[in-house]
Order: sequence, then C-alpha cells, then structure tokens
Amino acid sequence: MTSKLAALDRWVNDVAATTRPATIHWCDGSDTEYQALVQQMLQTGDLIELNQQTHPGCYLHRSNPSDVARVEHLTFVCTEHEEDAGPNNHWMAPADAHAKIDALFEGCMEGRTMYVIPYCMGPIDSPLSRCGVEITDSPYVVANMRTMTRMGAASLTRIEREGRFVKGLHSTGELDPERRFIMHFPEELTIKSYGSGYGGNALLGKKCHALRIASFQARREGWLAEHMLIVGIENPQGKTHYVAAAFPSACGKTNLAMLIPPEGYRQNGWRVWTVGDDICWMHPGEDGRLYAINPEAGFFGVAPGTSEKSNPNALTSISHDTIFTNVAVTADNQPWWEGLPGTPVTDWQGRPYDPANGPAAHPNSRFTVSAKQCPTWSPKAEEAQGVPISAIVFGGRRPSLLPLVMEARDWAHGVLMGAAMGSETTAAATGAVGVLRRDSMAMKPFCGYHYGDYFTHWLSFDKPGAKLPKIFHVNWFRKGKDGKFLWPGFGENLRVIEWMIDRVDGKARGVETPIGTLPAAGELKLDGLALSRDTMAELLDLDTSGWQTELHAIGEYLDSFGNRLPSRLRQEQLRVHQALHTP
Ligand code: GTP
Ligand code: SPV
Ligand code: MN
Repeated sequence: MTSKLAALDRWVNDVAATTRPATIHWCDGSDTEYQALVQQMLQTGDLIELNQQTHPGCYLHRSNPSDVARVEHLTFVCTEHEEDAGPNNHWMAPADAHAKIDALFEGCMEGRTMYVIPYCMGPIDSPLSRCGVEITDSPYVVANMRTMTRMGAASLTRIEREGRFVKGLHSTGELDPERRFIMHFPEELTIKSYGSGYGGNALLGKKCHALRIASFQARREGWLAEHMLIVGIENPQGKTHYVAAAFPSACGKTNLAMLIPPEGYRQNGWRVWTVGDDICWMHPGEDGRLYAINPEAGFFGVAPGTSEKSNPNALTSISHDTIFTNVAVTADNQPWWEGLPGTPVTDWQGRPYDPANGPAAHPNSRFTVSAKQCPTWSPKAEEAQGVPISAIVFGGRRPSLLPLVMEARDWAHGVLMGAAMGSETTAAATGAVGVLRRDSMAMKPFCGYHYGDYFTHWLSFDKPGAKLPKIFHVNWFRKGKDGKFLWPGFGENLRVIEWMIDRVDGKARGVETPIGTLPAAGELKLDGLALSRDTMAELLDLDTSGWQTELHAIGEYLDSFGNRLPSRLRQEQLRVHQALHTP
C-alpha cells in the first residue's frame, strides 16, 4: 500500500531505507487487523492469554524489567536554540540528535515488519484535533495505539486531506538503557524514539505528540495542551459543569475522572461523566470560554490501587478487551495487583510470587482500555466542539502545608498556583519515589518548550472578552502526625468539587486569606463522613510561617527561569508573600 500524500510516502520510504524491514504494513485500524496482531503476539510471547472466562479479550504483556516507565533523563527537546527548550527540558542540538539516533535506527528492523500507524488525536471530525503517523516495529505499540487513539483508515483520509501530520519514528531496539533516547524536534513536528517499548516512551501519540509537540504548537496557535483530566459533574437540577484538573503522574487523574459520588449524592441525583483521564486540549471559543477535547480514545491507567472501593468504573471498564502491562496473575490466571482481593502466584516478571522481591505487580503497571468501555463515558467526549470548562484544578502529593482546597483570586494568581505546584515523585517515571519536586501544571516532564514562555502563554489568556474558568488548588494527600492521609479521597472528593461549583455559581462565599479563598465554616458538606473537627481544621489551616517559607522557595524557583519569566508572575508571588507578612 501507499498513500496519496507524497510527503507521507516519501517519509515511509526513507525510513524503510534506513531501518530495512522485511515488510511494511499500513494499519487500517480494523478488528481483523487487531485480532491478527493479537494472535501473532500470543505466538511470539509478546502477549500472554489471561483467563478468558473471567476476562474475555484480556491479555498480559510483560515488558523488559529495565523498561517499565518513562525515562525523563533520556528524553530530549531538540529546538534550534538551546534556550527555547528551557531549563525544564534536556536539550540536544537537532543535527546532533538526528545523527545520534539515526545511527541507532540503521538496519534495526531487518527481517521484521514495519508498521505505519496513521492516527488522529481527538474526534476525527473536530477542528481541534491533530493528526500524526507513527512508524514502529512493535506490534504491542500498534495494539495500544489502536486503543489510545483514533487509528487507521479514517485518520489517513484526514491526513491526506490536510497534508500536515506529526512524524513519529519508533523502534523497540535492543532495550539497552545505554541505547535509549526519546527525542522531540518541535520545529520539525518530528519525534524519534529508540530503545524502549513502554507507554509514554513508545506510544508516540500520547506524551510525545499530544503534550510535548502539541504544547509547542498550542503556544504558536493560541491554545493549551495540558496534562489534565476532564470530568463532567451533573447536579440534581441536570446542569453539568466540566472541570479540568492537572495532577502529576500517578496522583489521581484517572480516579477523579471516573469518580463515583458518595451514596447520599447518588440518591440526590448527582452524576459524573468521564471525558478524559490524562490529556486535555483547550481552545478559546467564540463566547470567550475555554473549550476542551480529550485527544485520546482510551485509558493507559495505573493498575495498582484500582479496586472496587477506589475506582469501580475503571474496574468495570477493564473486565474485558484490555491489555495489561506488568501486572501479576492469580492461580486461575486472572490479572492481579496490590489493592485487589485474591492472591498473586506469579509476579510481574513472570516469577513465582515472593514478597521478598517487592510488590507482585510493578508499581507502574498499567491497563490499556478503550474509553467506550467506561460506564461513565460522556457522550460529549465525541463532540467536535469540545466541552466548556468551568473550573481548572491544580494539585499534587503534598504531605503538609497545602490545604485540602483553595481558590485563586484571579487568573494570574491561578497561574501562580499552577506554576508553584509541587508533588512527591511516583513510579510513573524511573528514579527515586517520594521526593518533593516542583512540577508546574503537572507538565515538568511534558512541556515542549521553556517554562518561562509557557507561563507567559498561560497569562496571555486573560484578555478582554475572555470568560475564563475559576482556578483552584487541591491536596488529597495531606498527612497527619501518624503518617496517614487525613482526607478519605476518591469518591468523597466530590464534596470538594461541589464547593468549587458553588463558587463558580456564586453560591458559596468562602473566606479570603493571603493564599486564596478557602471554604467558610459549614460550606463543605461533610454529612455522613467520619471526620473529626480537628482533622477538618488541620486540612484547612493556614500555617503563616510555613507559607512564608514556601513563598520564598517559590520565588527562588521562578527566578530559575531567568529573563524568560514573565514579570507579572513574579509580581504575583511578591503580592502573596507580602500579604502573608501583613498582620
Ligand atoms: P498518570 O496516568 O500517571 O498520569 O496518573 P493519574 O494521575 O491518572 O493517576 P491515578 O488516578 O491512576 O492515581 C494513582 C494513584 O493515586 C493510586 O495510588 C491511587 O490510590 C492514588 N489516588 C488517587 N486518588 C486519590 C485520593 O483521592 N486520595 C488518595 N489518598 N490517593 C489517591
Ligand atoms: C504518565 O506517566 O503521566 C502517564 C503514563 O500517563 S505514560 O503514558 O507512560 O506517560
Ligand atoms: Mn499522565
């Protein structure tokens, strides 16, 4: 097969000349194609069949044990000028980067099939969507891309019509961590990834395209590409507010996106609609509001901790037609991870389970499932114009200081809250876990350009005629002296969201403080929750001296972006700092 688009044909031929595959397969995205890939992977051992009685259409993939998460230290943004990548990215000169990685691609597909995957990020008919083509030698990547994106014939048609697409070249390579690079060339709309078969390193539509490249494009074109979930909250009157929330990797986006209301809320008629769990593209609409689409078509969710109690919607979604990566299995061959009932017999590496080897499922083990399988999947998620956003929420894992919820006084203050975000690191990237680091807007690993320019871009949305969402900051992860989480989290988070919506609708007054507006006494509805007054007080207290230290640290962090830091943001930090010193 070939394409009507000469530029695409030429690129595919050039890649084939370098990588020298035995055959080239253009993916059409059909069921037949998917089933054939699965059969082939069952034969090669890339997939292992799970219990088809309990989990029809479910398979397990075990990745190489050295290849289980994103590798931020091997991820590069290769802009012409080093300063355009910013201190938030690793940089390499484009010519050097191409030379280095092209050498690895030389002959790397010999004797094997090269797959050409045309995909669309976002609904096929949406003007907000963007297309790409990923070339890979990994059938596992093809199967995952089919679930995570709109992949195949319809996307190819759109690409041929538009003539413009992001080029992504991937090979699993030898899985040698010394020969592994994830390189982005935003000015060339090009991605090259070698030596990893895992998630965000290999499914190039996801973090590489929909965040790093898209954020770069979004800045030029006046929109936002963000690491956010999108959720619709329908109140008993039938009105739905859409909320977008940025939490760092493995900090609760999937959980909030699929939230099940507490019993009393359910009885009163509250409903929650899932629009997206990881990535959000937001464009200003003609009415001045921000409209969001989820560029993805599936969920690549964290398995451990997903349970009937924490996320029943996810559990229902993954009961069939799901690919599991690096989970454990039970005696009767069902997928298993920490948080589920039952006992593992085989760990994520295929060894007999022995607690001495650590958790049975890898902490970053994942499921890949079509969004359509989610019981709360919103019909609006397929709509071309996207959903209007009422509130933007920032949050991270902060064991102390940050209150359960606070609201920014205005857009600039909200941008400061997002920029100042911090969180303890998680297993979603290789490296130490539990270390507090700044992760502005949860985009530290994903912003494809200088953070200073990114903050300027965020601030630029505040202009005459704009009807911007309110901005909030939440912390589900505050810990008490006993080291336990103070807030029950999960479904109960709806109580906090209800307060936000009341603020949006002008129904809650709140209390103004130097750090933002907090819920006034009695405004958070806590009935039915066994939370002591002391715990609530601790969750909402304002430790002035702790905040003074925090504002000082935020100031130093902002200064690290040098002369690209918008002075407006530094002014905002000074304003809050001064307010904290005013008795
Ligand atoms: P990525 O897919 O990596 O971007 O992550 P995500 O933000 O979608 O993460 P996810 O929702 O899968 O969160 C995973 C972890 O957060 C699990 O360990 C959950 O138990 C924990 N978590 C989620 N929501 C809450 C909450 O409200 N409270 C507490 N304490 N933990 C939570
Ligand atoms: C994340 O790490 O934020 C993820 C998983 O959502 S990955 O696709 O690997 O980036
Ligand atoms: Mn993510």
